[in-house]
Amino acid sequence: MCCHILHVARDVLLSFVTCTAFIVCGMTASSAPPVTEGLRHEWDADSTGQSKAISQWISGSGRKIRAEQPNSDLQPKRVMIGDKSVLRFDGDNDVFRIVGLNETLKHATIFVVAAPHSNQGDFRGLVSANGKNQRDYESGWNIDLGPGPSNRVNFINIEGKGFGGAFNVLSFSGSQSGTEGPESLPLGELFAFRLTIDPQNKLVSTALNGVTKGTRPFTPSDLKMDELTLGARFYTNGPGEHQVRSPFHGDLACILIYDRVLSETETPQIDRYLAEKYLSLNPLLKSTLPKSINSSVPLVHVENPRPVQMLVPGFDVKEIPVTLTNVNNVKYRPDGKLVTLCYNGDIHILSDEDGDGLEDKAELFCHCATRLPQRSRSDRCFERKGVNDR
Ligand SMILES: [Ca+2]
Ligand SMILES: [Ca+2]
Repeated sequence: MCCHILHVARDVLLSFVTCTAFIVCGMTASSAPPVTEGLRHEWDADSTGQSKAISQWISGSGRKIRAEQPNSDLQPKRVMIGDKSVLRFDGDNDVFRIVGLNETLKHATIFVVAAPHSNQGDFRGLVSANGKNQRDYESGWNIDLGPGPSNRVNFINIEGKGFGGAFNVLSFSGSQSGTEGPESLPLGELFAFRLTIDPQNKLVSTALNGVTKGTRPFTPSDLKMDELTLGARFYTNGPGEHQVRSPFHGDLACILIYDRVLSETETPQIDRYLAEKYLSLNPLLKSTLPKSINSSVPLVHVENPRPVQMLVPGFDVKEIPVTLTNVNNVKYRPDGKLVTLCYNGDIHILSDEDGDGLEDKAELFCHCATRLPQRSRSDRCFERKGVNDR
């Protein structure tokens, strides 16, 4: 890669560098999912009551599992949307952990209804499962917003035992996966995401709002679900204890975990159920969102940007006809010569041959990359050549 050296004001060194807690109970019978066979977990925020911090979340499925969050600072807030509820996670530390489940999934169909409010990157987790003292992505499974920050939902990552490695189901090739429909969604809008783990077909498949998205191969495995994390991830990449990471910023409305692959007739039933119950809330949901989400204007690229824009006033930037590789530093010597230091350690002296005040010629002063040890090559060049005003 090359970059053009720019004329800058002298004697300036520039660097170029690339409370009260309430309980949310399960749904009433009348609003239960239309398919219940194999429904292990039914985390549903829908409930009546006031908007308060939530210390417990009880699964509406048969086992009535209770998720506890005694730390008030880590409790999400319940927000009423009409006669329905969502749980609002602050993206700082709000999370629910359920430990001691000691469950294993060989096949599964998982639904998540969520509305991210922001995505600062680093795999913001909607829900994940892990074996005790193990990483979620190696022992269980996880659904998150992927590695990079974004101002739209344009990355939904699914990983797990038997389908390892970050993978964006929204960018998968349509020709192979049947992907169609929008490739991104706005923040602050509820969507229903489906993950199907199918060992018989050795495939993991997904859908967003009922529309098929990316698929990936699956090596049939026992996916541990000793512990569940709602609204975050659970792992540590390096050494050390695994822990809650990547807290989700946004609303969680519902998480359904079936321990089987739903049939082609059952899946659309759940899609419709979630759409009618939750996606229909989107017009009302907007009024409950912070202005920063509702009225923010996304940054746009500047048309025909200059190669370098000085952000400090008082400088005039002009491109000069010299091309060098990966320049990290430039500085004028007291005698007026411009010295450049490249990333590979090479040093050039620049001169103004035609006297117009702009450097137009570069002479290699020291080719350091092949002559000097990596850590001290630039220092030695300056010493040997008498350049002492770095
Ligand atoms: Ca918090
Ligand atoms: Ca010149």
